[in-house]
Amino acid sequence: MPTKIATRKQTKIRPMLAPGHRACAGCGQIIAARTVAETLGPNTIIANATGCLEVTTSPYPTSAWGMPWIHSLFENASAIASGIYAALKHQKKNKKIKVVAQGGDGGTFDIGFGLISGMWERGENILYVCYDTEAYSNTGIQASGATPWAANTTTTPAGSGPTIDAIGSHQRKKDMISIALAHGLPYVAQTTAGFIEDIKAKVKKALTIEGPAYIQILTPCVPGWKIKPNQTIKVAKLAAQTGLYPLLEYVNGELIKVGKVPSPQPNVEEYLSMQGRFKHLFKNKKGKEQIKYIQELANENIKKYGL
Ligand SMILES: Cc1ncc(C[n+]2csc(CCOP(=O)(O)OP(=O)(O)O)c2C)c(N)n1
Repeated sequence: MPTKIATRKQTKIRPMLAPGHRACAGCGQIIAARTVAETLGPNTIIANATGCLEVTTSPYPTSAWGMPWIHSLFENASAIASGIYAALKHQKKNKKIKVVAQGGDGGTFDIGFGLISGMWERGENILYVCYDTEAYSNTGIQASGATPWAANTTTTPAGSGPTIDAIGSHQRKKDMISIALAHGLPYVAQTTAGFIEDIKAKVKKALTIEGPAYIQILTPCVPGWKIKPNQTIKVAKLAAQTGLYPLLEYVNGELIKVGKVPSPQPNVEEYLSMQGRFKHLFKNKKGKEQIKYIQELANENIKKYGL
């Protein structure tokens, strides 16, 4: 006899972000977004910028979202969130319903940044979550302001030529955490998809704080980082454990919590070698120099944040 599968109504389970989506197997963004959504719960309205998260969860006429969710343009999720917040305030519902804006790193670091800055300037009680895949993933892995040094993307192609461009991206990742702090935000945090409990704790904490909050989550992208689907969690953990993408928490501008690097400290080579986007660095002497430089960047963070 085939097992009878209970319907969602029968089990009374109402996922905030249901499994019926079209994200890649092992997608770091969907793992993080589901964690965020389940932590926020149903009394939340999300404005979501265009990008992988929106495209994979809402192919017309279906939606994987079990909570109020609105798709905005690429650049204006934060302005829409401000509008929703203003309407809730007018209806005196803003204490009961949380407003959240979210998007990828392209929509956050670059294209949506002006409107995010405006939202933060207005000091509204809105949580912004950035899912950082370190590239414009949805459109085929172009470099964004979040792309790290030496990563191979379609707009920073790595090769074996003599120019500096041959190493992949030759821009350092934009420091959005400092930019958020410079806006005077009462809550700013950074984490990775490798630390589910940390994501939950940071979302919960952000909900207790009055005023704008920013949480940035490193979310490995399987096709973009050229990793295997079962490596997502490991690579996301290593990002923090090497010091390259530390777990950070600021309240009222003060760094109150960091994720300590384990001892012995994993070196960046282990992290980089798992990812096809850095494979050119393992081919020659020039690449080795880049790995050394990336190790210096990690060490810089360890010193700066006392990891
Ligand atoms: C103003 C504007 N520019 C470009 C696009 C095309 N576009 C749609 S999604 C996307 C990439 C999104 O990248 P990101 O914000 O990093 O999110 P991800 O897909 O990586 O999650 C681009 C370039 C657009 N829709 N609107």
